[in-house]
Amino acid sequence: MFIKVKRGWEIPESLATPEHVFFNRRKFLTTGAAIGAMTILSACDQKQEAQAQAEASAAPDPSASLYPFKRNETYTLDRDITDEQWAATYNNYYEFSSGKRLVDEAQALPIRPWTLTIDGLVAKPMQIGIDDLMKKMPLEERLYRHRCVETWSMAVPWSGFALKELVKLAEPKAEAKYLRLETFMNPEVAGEQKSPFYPWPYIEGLTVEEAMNDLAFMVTGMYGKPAPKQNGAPLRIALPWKYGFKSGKALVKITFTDERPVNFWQALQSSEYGFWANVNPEVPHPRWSQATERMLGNDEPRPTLLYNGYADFVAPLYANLQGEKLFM
Ligand SMILES: Nc1nc2c(c(=O)[nH]1)N[C@H]1C(S)=C(S)[C@@H](COP(=O)(O)O)O[C@H]1N2
Ligand SMILES: [Mo]
Repeated sequence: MFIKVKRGWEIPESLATPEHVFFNRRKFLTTGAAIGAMTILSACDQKQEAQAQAEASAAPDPSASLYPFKRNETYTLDRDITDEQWAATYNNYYEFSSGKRLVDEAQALPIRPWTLTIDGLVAKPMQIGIDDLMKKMPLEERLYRHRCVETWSMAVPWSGFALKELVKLAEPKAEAKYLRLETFMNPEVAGEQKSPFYPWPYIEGLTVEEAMNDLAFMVTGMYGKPAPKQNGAPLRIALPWKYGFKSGKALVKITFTDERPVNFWQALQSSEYGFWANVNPEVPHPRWSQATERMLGNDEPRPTLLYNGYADFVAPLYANLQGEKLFM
């Protein structure tokens, strides 16, 4: 599925053009020439750039040989793993589409080079390339449930590393209370980011305490391979006790802050989407019940579980927060 085979004619123009012609044209461009010729040539240059961008977005993933990661058996499922075809083709990714079928659109995102910035209230702010980061982190596979606020759900073998390892690397200061997670901003490849209706870029957030919980997981892959772009490559988060919108995709920045971040969906519609968004079958969304869910690929309704079945791991986090809207 979705294997991009490089065809013979898909090579940069610099290679397809005989060298002397290429370099002469460059020289011609830099020394300046008749305006008319310039226009034609810069159109050529644009084409070259577009081609280079297409190349970058189709480049093979250099982390592919690291997979599969060893499974951490702590995390077990009460249901079958969702068919990969479903998990990888039925997606939410508003940067590319407000529909679910956005695999083709998402392929436009270049995922190398990819730099993660860690800043804010930390002793060790840094900018680190995704492949260097993966070398520093203890890589593992975990089986997690995922529950979208829209009531569909899935069970996925994610590959990645515990968020708390990244937090330790950054060494947050005592004043840091929250992590603010920011997704890429690139309207050239993500067409919906041109729409002024949405508060781009996609922002999500959680408390430092939540980030230090064992369950908080940074995802680089799924089904024993690098994650496909539509699922949030090269780096997303999985917070399986919360509704799916908390799990931001294609993250470029993590800021440690003392201010509670306003997340994308909250900024759009705060009467329906809040900061905590923990799963609770007894707290309905204003427009629909959350009592049951449907697994992708299987339309049978099944009861939704408190904290999506992860209460043993996370309920203590919320023991002293009863005044908060924990479930929206
Ligand atoms: N950047 C970004 N991250 C996002 C979203 C999005 O639209 N943009 N959608 C969220 C929602 S609502 C869900 S349910 C999950 C879906 O992840 P999946 O497509 O891998 O199933 O991604 C979440 N992360
Ligand atoms: Mo979702």
